[in-house]
Amino acid sequence: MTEAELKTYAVTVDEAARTAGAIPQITDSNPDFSVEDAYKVQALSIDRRIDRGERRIGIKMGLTSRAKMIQVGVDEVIWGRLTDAMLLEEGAALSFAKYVHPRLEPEIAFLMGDDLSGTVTAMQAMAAVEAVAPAMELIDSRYQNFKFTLPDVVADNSSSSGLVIGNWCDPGHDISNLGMMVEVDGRNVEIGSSAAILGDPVRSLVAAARMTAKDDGGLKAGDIVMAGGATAAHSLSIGETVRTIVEDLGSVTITVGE
Ligand code: OOG
Ligand code: MG
Repeated sequence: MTEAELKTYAVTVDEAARTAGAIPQITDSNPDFSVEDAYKVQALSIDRRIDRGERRIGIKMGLTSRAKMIQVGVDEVIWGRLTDAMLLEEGAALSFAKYVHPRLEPEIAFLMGDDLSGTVTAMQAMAAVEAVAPAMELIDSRYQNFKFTLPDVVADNSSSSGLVIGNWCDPGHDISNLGMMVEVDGRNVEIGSSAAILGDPVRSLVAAARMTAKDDGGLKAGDIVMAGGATAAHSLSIGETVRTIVEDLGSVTITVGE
């Protein structure tokens, strides 16, 4: 695939995200579109956001739990890039109109105190963490009907659209098996455990250090790393209040405005 073709796809996914317009899957018209091409398109599309003044704040891991893999029918761990424009204020209202078909999912976020890159052990990974927090990711596939293959979703920045972070906690907390619950208007809709995230969320951080090493220079001190959804994602409707509670760490809330 030529650089010009990759750039064209980068414009397509970037414009779809910017204008909340659904697009057909890239692999529909280009069955040879590979995962490697897709990560290049993702990087080029994020370059466009950086050119518009957005700032890189970290990375998100995706499809790190069985529940998530089953929900979207793709079973490979993926990653995407986070920018400051994606930060949503805890307790505030997000604007539904800015998205195609937004969903929220319960996650755990890491704040990096040190750089971390390449092949690392779980102990090395945790030693580089400054804090952990209960979090939610707002995902919004730009593809029609939230349907995609692995290369499609990777090109679309792994569906990432927003993140809400709760209070940062001491990283000494054992986060390997914490109860995680999603409530919508006070009613429980999803229940799970942080252990659903690759057996232990720290494994998602280890994977993040390895997967981002080649193309993104690894994780940097100050980066936020989203570990991936512990349960299936919840499709949003206007007016809802969505709260994720993570045992020991606390909770994080957002409402859905127009
Ligand atoms: C892909 C992104 C998955 C997660 O936490 O597993 C993801 C999608 O579901 O659209 O962010
Ligand atoms: Mg996610």
